[in-house]
Amino acid sequence: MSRTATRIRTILPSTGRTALGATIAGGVLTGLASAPERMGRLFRRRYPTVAVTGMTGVGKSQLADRLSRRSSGNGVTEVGSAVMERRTRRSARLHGFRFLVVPGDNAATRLGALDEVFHDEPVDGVIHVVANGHATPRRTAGTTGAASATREEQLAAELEDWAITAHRIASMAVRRDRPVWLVIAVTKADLYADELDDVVHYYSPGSGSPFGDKIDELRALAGGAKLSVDVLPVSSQGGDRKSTISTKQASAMVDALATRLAQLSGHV
Ligand SMILES: Nc1nc2c(ncn2[C@@H]2O[C@H](COP(=O)(O)OP(=O)(O)OP(=O)(O)O)[C@@H](O)[C@H]2O)c(=O)[nH]1
Ligand SMILES: [Mg+2]
Repeated sequence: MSRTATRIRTILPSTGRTALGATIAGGVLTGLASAPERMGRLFRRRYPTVAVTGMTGVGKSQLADRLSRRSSGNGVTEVGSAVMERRTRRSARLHGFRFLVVPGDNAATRLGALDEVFHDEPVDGVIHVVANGHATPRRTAGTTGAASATREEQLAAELEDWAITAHRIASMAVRRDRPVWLVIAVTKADLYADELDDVVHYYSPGSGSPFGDKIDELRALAGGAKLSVDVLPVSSQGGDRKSTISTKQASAMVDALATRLAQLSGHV
């Protein structure tokens, strides 16, 4: 046992050692067998978990890649995600995050993923991604031909998708004794940079917009003190010739989002 135990000790942070050390000192082989799972749990307690939700093509995968400082693979973004994607943002002093990206509604795995993040292993916080009707139209699995949808249709689809997710968030919040935080990430800001303020307002609580009304309903259902809501603009792209915003501006928005997540998680 000693070699495994030593290895585990060296990779575990100091406070984790005590708990695991006790298991190993118990001297049972089964203790070792369950060690990886225990370690998973220890790390989960350290890195807050964050569900990333939103309709298909809205930009969840790319945003999670940006937040975890990972470059999105070429071509991968042409099709929707079929399974839950897991991304980790590592930071000094364990101030990182584990992102769980729920696939958009073209995937049959969506319902299971929603159950996982909101019920089976409830997350610490939620980033719900919207794009002002600029979600990339995607084909339903199993069909061929190019997909198309107008901005109005995509805005309506966002609202419908949000109603489903909001319901899940509400039932998680009422079951929980500590507050849940929600960030509405208004992404693809590069596509409507000149109307950013109005768009952020549309997605804000108390705005009287169809989306704002649904947030108000959610807060009433969950209990205002149990749920914090932030609305932040962001862009995963910028800097190319046609883009209205620079690489620097896009990065600044991603950084601002990450800073807010850190505050909400008590990292800072
Ligand atoms: N202009 C612009 N395009 C973006 C941005 N973020 C994502 N996209 C594009 O939007 C499309 C969809 O992005 P994804 O990240 O794959 O969307 P998703 O939400 O993960 O979609 P599903 O996996 O189907 O649920 C891709 O073609 C991206 O390149 C952005 O900030 N600006
Ligand atoms: Mg995706």
